[in-house]
Amino acid sequence: MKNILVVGSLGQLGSEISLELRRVFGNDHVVLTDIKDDTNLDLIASGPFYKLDSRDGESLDKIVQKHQIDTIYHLAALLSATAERMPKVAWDINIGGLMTTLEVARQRKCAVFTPSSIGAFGPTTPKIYTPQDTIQRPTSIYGISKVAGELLCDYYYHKYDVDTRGVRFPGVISSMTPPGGGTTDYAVDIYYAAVEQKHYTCFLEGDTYLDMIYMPDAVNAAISIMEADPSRLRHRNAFNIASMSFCPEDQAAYIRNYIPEFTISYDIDPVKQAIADSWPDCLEDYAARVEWGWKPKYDLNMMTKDMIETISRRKQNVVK
Ligand code: AKB
Repeated sequence: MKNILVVGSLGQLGSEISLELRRVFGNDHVVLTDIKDDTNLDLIASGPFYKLDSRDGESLDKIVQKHQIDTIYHLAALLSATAERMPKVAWDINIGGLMTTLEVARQRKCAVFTPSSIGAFGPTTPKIYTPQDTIQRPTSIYGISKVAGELLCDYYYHKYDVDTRGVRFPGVISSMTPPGGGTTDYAVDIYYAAVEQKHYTCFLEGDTYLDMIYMPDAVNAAISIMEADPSRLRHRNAFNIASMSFCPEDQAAYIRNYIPEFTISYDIDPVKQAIADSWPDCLEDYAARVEWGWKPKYDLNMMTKDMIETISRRKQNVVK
């Protein structure tokens, strides 16, 4: 049986990956850590949990030894818009934290999953069907940290034989834990606003296309790549994965299929718009499909139906 550690387990991605890992591998075999301990209390209570700053290598090493950890999901990071407000802190957390995990993994012989992002691309990258191997000159500090992270993971694999793997996540849409400080957060917020106010004021322009993914597919991607046959992985760190590409106008139109009175207006955030404009419209994900069988299940319509139903159900339970 595997012993898994999740660093950054209470964030948007972390909370749902941790839940699924505990379901598959057993609560006692999945150790969670996070810098905070005041959210997702049911998840915390369901198995071993430690409050931990991802840059604290000494404490991380003790936890890894105590629980005989063999696989680490390193999910602690600042997202793009927050990172842009505090570049030094972002670098420290996104790269300092990753380096800490990689060092412990090297010494204790653990495999490591690290999420990269569509943010690892920049304005000179081909925008449509962005290839797996292409120009990566991002202009946001978040993107720069993601490229550095991809390279760092490659380095630890080649130099120290650490089994590092990762995917480039699109904007992740989910309803369990809200995202925070991302450029793609609008695509989550819009569903809450649609159910609660029937109106959403969007911070990106209506025709801004970006890659997005629904959380069940994102969780499946992270766990599948870690379970994949290593002999088939040629790219290892930072596989492009694609699921759906849409703009705010498209999403609003799909929401109207379920909430006909829904309206959208725009109040552009120039920082987030500049970041979004520098990212690809849609990625090409052939390598992930061939090397480890990546295949998403959700499209925009299925996701919209599920998000609206889930948020509406939750709202009714609160009102009761
Ligand atoms: C962000 O918007 O910063 C993230 C991402 C696409 O990596 N959701």
